Amino acid sequence: MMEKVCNQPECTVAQTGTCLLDNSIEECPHYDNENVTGENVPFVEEEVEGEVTSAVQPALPSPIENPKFPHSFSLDPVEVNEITSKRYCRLIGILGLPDAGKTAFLASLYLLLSDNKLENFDFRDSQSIMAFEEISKGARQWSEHNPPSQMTSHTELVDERSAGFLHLRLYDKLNKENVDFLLPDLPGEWTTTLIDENRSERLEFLKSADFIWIMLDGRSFKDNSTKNAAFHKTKLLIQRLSKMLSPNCPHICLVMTWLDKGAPSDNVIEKLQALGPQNGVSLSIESIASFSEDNDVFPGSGVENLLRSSLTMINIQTPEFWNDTAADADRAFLSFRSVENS
Ligand SMILES: Nc1nc2c(ncn2[C@@H]2O[C@H](COP(=O)(O)OP(=O)(O)OP(=O)(O)O)[C@@H](O)[C@H]2O)c(=O)[nH]1
Ligand SMILES: [Mg+2]
Repeated sequence: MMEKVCNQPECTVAQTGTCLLDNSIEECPHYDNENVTGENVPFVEEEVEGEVTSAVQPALPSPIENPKFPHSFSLDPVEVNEITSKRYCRLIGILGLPDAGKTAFLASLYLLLSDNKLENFDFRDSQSIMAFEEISKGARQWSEHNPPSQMTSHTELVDERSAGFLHLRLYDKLNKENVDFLLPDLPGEWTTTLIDENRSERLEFLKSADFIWIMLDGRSFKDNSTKNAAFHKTKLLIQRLSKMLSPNCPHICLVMTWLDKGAPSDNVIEKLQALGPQNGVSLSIESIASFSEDNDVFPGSGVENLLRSSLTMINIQTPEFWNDTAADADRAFLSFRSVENS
């Protein structure tokens, strides 16, 4: 049976073919011609036992594309652009030779946040949660007293030419605000080729970085057989970065990993610290133990400090765009200029 297509309540034209007002179907003003012949309305005929019995219209039109959740893997530069166009994100450039501890830091940070182990930061959101899950699963699943020799695997990118970024939104309890971070997980070869061949085109994104972390394997600065080479490579890397990013090279933090194997000596710190003024860059040093092989050193030591010191440094370096004290201080604009020029 056809559905009723006349808007007169008593009319049975759809069932009998006879109009209540004796109008022809084409001319009757109450007959819903649109609904029967209109091209926009989906019209489904249902056949029961060989005969067309009714016309059923779907409740909703079919979607043009099936809705999907965001993929939540690491983000490519185009996706990063989309996020940064909506809100301010702190972009940290993370460099370091293979096995320096870049991925281990990211895994450690994620595990600390999942366990609510950071004192002054809370997890709020991540648009790359699957990427964090992927890099930290090795560190989470192992039998007690039998840790794997490698907590994270060597980083390989799907597209060798472009960086993969991880996104994190944290609530900063000290400043009472949400902070978005974009952290690339790069393979160590990108740093090796920057040092050895000055290959920098893949690292163009560093020009927009708020901060650069150079991860250094702390063990290599303790062992006399590797110490000189480690200093030499660090010096070359800082020279390359300072040239490449001149005149706006962001603050560089040298992050000594493997703190669980002992803190760097004062002499090492002094020599590394001197690389800043020697190359005209602002430089600081932090130590972390992303994981720990020493029961006396908490795994994740130094990770919160590193985040905090970077945030503080970014806030010092970025002057307020429009000083909101202008209304109550005559010379507020001048003091804003002096911060900018300092
Ligand atoms: N105990 C301890 N182990 C660490 C620390 N940092 C890194 N590791 C170990 O060193 C291994 C290599 O570290 P990764 O973070 O994967 O090295 P990477 O810099 O990402 O290396 P590529 O991806 O090859 O460039 C990890 O699997 C950890 O097992 C640390 O602070 N303490
Ligand atoms: Mg890695």
